[in-house]
Parts: sequence; structure tokens; C-alpha cells
Amino acid sequence: MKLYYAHFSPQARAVLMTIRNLNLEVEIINVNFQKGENKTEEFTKLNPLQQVPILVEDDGFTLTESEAIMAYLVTSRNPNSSLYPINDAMKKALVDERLFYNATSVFFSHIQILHPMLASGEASVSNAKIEILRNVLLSLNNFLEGKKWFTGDDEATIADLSILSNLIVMMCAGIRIDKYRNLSEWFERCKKLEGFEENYEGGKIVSGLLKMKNLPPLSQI
Ligand SMILES: N[C@@H](CCC(=O)N[C@@H](CS)C(=O)NCC(=O)O)C(=O)O
Repeated sequence: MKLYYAHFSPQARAVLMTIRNLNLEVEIINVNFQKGENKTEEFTKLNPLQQVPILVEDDGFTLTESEAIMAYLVTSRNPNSSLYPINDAMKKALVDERLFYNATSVFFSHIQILHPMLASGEASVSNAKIEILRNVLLSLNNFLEGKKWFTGDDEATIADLSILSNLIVMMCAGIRIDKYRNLSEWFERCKKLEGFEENYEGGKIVSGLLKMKNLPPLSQI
């Protein structure tokens, strides 16, 4: 299988971390956005949204949403994995619940701030956007109350991997999580997961870009 990938993308890194945790072989195709490699006809055929990640199976089966790719990889390659407990309807529903929260709220909460900064050099961030991000961090901290992982005490799931990739972006952009005790403790646990370092390395691209564009880190949040 092939993974169309960019190291700066939290969604792509979450998929790669799933692949690492499942110990799967993959051909990684690095997509250079600066060179417009996501705008080619061939790429647009694979994903009309011109975004990464994209997973392409050897027979051509293609998926373009990170959470769906992660769920598919576990279901198709190791259905007994605790990363996505498909044989337990309730446990699986709890993972889905957090995956949907990640897709609708966690990703949005930082992209609404970082995209205008990185794409058009916008240096100021409105209080309304900061409030949205703070609420997400608070909710994540509350979800973890009394739990080791986002869906319980057992083991990390793909929900943890998805949320982790986005949290890494926020931290690399300067956001401090030490006042969110549950989240900080969970983050320490995540450091032991397969592929954590690789994921974190990709996140650092964001801090590099902010510095390069002379933009302030988001330490006020
Ligand atoms: N909902 C999608 C989001 C994918 C997405 O936004 N990818 C970004 C990188 S994180 C991208 O490729 N952006 C390039 C662009 O939109 O031009 C997913 O979870 O896979």
C-alpha cells in the first residue's frame, strides 16, 4: 500500500503512527506542497480536496480521511488489535466518539489560528479563536478525568493517536499544557507509544515555520 504523506500534517502523521503501531509495510510518498504536487491532475484524481493523507491499496482502493484510514487499517490488518476494538460495540463507539471530536473540534481549534498565520503571515489572534482552543484543551483534560487513555484505562486507541498528533502541533506552536494535569500526564504516557518521536519531529516543522516568518509562539494561550 501507498501513503501520500507530508511530515508537517498532523492528520498524515496520525495515520503513519497507526501504521507503525500495527507494524505494517508501507510505501511513503512525500507530497511537496511548495511545488504544488497536491494540485496535479493525478493527485486531484486521488483526492479532489488536494489534501494529505491518502491511502492507496495495491488494488487501487483509496481513502482520504485520516480517521477513516486509521479505522480501516486496524479493521483490515489486525481486527483483534486494541487500537480499534471492533468486536466490542460499546468500546468501539467510545473510540468513534473521540475520533469525531478530534475531526470536528480538536483539528479545527488550531487550524483556525495557525492557517492564517502560516499562509498569510497574520500575527494577531482574536480572543474568540483563543477561547475556542482553550475550551478544546479543557474538554480534552475533562475527558481524561480518572482515565489513562481517552477511552479508558486499557490501552491507547487510534483516538489517542489522532488527538496526540494535533496536540503536538499545538505544543510545537508554543501552547503549554502543564496547567491541564490529566492532559500532561496522558502526554507523558504517549511518549512510550511506537512512532511518538517520528510524530513529534514532524510537529517541529510548525515551530520552525513560525520562527522563519517572525511570528510569535502561541504562549499566551
Ligand atoms: N479531514 C482531513 C483533513 C486533511 C487536511 O486538512 N490535510 C491538510 C494537512 S493537515 C492538507 O493537506 N492541507 C493542504 C491544503 O489544504 O492545501 C483528514 O483528517 O484527513
